[in-house]
Amino acid sequence: MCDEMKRPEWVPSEEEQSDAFTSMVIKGVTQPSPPKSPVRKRSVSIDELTEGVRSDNRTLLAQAITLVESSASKHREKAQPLIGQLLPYTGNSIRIGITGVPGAGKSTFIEAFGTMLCEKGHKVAVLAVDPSSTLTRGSILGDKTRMEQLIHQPNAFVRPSPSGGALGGVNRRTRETMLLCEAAGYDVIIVETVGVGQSEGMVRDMVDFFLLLTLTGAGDELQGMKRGILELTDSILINKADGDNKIRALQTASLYTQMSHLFQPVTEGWTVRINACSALHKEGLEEFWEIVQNFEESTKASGVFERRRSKQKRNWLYSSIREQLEQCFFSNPLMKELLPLYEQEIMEGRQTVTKAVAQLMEHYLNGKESL
Ligand SMILES: Nc1nc2c(ncn2[C@@H]2O[C@H](COP(=O)(O)OP(=O)(O)OP(=O)(O)O)[C@@H](O)[C@H]2O)c(=O)[nH]1
Ligand SMILES: [Mg+2]
Repeated sequence: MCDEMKRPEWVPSEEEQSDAFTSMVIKGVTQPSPPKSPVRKRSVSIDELTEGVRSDNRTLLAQAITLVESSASKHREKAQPLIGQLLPYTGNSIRIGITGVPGAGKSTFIEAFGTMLCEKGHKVAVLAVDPSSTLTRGSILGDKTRMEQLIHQPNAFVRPSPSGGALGGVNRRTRETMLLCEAAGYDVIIVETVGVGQSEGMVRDMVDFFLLLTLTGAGDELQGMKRGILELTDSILINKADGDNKIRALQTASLYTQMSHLFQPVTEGWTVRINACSALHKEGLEEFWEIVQNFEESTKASGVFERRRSKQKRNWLYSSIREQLEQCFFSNPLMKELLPLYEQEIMEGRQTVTKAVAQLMEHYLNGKESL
């Protein structure tokens, strides 16, 4: 067993582990914070949590999520059987990833789109992947004012980005949180991400459908867009198609549509759909939902939907192994001691990288205690 398995990558503080923290982050959809009391609450059993999640008891669902988000070993020990018990009830949702530059209107869009779906009788869970939120403790937290309408919908569940830890940790927590939400009966899962580093690729690999929300005039031409993003996208929405900007947005959407045959389709048998919308005026949302439904129907009929999900599970296995190995290596006390020395030698040109790696690996695998 490696050292990292004993040492959590992020341990929530007492306050964060408490119900008070849980109900604070999703204020509006949970019970009010319990009064501060020196008497510790009885810990909830795995069976009670399983039941609670299945019946969409918000307090217990939030507690279950806090459990899977924690890396403390005592929490992980409880979280794994919980997920195991809930696994048969997962998978029954459409998972939608949404990305876009800051200011593109993601929060406004999710608020309007999510509310529309709730009104249609869907149960909508909104999760966020924001590696930069390590410092701010969850970007959606700051969005509460913008998601005012959605968080008050009885059918909506909004969860901020898990804070702290490497991208790998965020990856695992978001995937597991998604499974818990599905077991609680949420049939539309929206995963929002800001376009930071690898987070878009990571979200693409956990959702069925990926949307790029963009603007006219921001990066303007298609060539100017981050090429990598287009390769992940099933649909592009040109947002803020209202007021003076409306005609331009519609023109952009039609220009992009004409060029869409140039895009490499990310989903077999599916052509990227490009539309304009106004999240602010709630226009183009119905059309977008139709696109998502068409996508679900056609990919399920062709088997592409299920194949992607299986492949995603396989990728998750391998990425988890890689993350675990990396953590084991870098948290190993001997490696911590040796790495700076090798680093120095390499920087001064006294050692080659290849040789250093070979030697380090040898030390690591043999577990030698000294040079
Ligand atoms: N005119 C117009 N303004 C919009 C529309 N959608 C969003 N906005 C405005 O654009 C600004 C940014 O919107 P947000 O929803 O916060 O954008 P975001 O993508 O979540 O931004 P970050 O959270 O910073 O990544 C806000 O002032 C919104 O009111 C729209 O459809 N039309
Ligand atoms: Mg936002």
